[in-house]
Amino acid sequence: MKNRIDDLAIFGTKPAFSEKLYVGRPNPCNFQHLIERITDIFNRCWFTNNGIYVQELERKIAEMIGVKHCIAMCNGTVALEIAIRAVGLSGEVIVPSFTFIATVHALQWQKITPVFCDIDPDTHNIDPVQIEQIITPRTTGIIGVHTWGRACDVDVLEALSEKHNLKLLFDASHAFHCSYKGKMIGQFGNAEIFSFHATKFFNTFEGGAVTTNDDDLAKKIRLMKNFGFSGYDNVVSIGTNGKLNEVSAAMGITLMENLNEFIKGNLGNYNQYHRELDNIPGIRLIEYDESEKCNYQYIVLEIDEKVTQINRDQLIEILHAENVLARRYFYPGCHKMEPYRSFFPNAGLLLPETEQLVKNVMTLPTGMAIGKSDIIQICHILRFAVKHGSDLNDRMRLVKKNKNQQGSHAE
Ligand code: T4K
Repeated sequence: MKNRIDDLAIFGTKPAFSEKLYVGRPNPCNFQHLIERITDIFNRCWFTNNGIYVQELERKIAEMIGVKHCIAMCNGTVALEIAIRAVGLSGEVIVPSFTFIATVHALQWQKITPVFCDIDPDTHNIDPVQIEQIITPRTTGIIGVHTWGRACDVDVLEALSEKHNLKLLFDASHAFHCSYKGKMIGQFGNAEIFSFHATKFFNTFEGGAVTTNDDDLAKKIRLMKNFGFSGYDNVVSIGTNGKLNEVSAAMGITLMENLNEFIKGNLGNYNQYHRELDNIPGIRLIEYDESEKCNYQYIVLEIDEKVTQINRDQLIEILHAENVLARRYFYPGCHKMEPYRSFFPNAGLLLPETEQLVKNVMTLPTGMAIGKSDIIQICHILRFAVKHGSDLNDRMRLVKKNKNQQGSHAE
């Protein structure tokens, strides 16, 4: 345990962890079951194009969510692009800036203007009050993002989209196996989009899906993800290649066998973090509503620098030196990334909560690779760093200043 400032690895001592602890480490599947499925795929010599494993995965996901259609895709970004096109979005679409850049790029890629909306600081999800203020005659839709797997205010967003005749999509990339008012996420809006990237709670190496209860929309999306082919030599619509391959589907089916175990592991970690972080002034752990289904995939902290006297980036630096690879999230906000920063240089004026949150938020490692003793140690380092926040802040600034001076002398 680190009990003196000089014990911290940032000042040159041995890190608390000999191996790096990651945010986003994939959970292990039953390797034997995966190999059996992959062997079968090789024996059949059927690798892609709506194979039996993709069909099984789609069936299993649709059943789990309680939705009529699940259309598996090669990744979440293409799934977003196809869903956006299939529901007919154009002109302007309202989207939070506090999201992964893919949500926004999927619009701009199709020459649709993203209109950034602020978030509710309590939920970190799109702020329904601001949505109504930024609707214009060119607005055709809203994309909500269920950040951290905590659902958007679905009822209000559905009412708003109905009132203004807008399409409603949800980026549910974080929200596999999560619910809203007891109903599984994946059933709401015109369609919902999932990412099954390696870093997600549920992964197919790369992959994603669109889920919907709309039969016509599902049909359209199926065509679009397969170049618009409705049969041999018969192309009936615009399309692209959004197909998931069989090995990825086999990975998904295999991981689905262990979902409950992963949730239990994540919940145990979340509870442990909750206990250990309790009463650290200036650090707030984002809480999950345990009456809902949650995947507890994200351990999210908000740092109040005025209280801790040390800022989020300094805390991350301290943790990284100890081999705890804590991460900022969605930094610096999509509106500050290109091409949006150049298109809308003043967007930040309407996004005060987003601008505040991207400075303060950080995520910590969880998942099956992290155990109780790791969490105790990580939280001890955080508690220690905050207790000595002001001293550490001074010392880290001094070290940085000296380094910069040495650098400029060397030039
Ligand atoms: N919408 C939202 C809200 C999203 O979060 C995402 C994806 C999308 C849409 C788009 O879906 P996809 O098209 O990606 O399916 C990652 C992912 O690339 C991205 O999928 C994800 N969101 C985003 C939030 O994060 P990075 O840059 O953080 O990934 P990377 O490579 O730094 O990985 C993070 C950590 O995970 C590493 O430090 C180590 C660990 N890791 C990662 C990989 C890939 C592993 O241990 N093993 C691995 O195989 O972007």
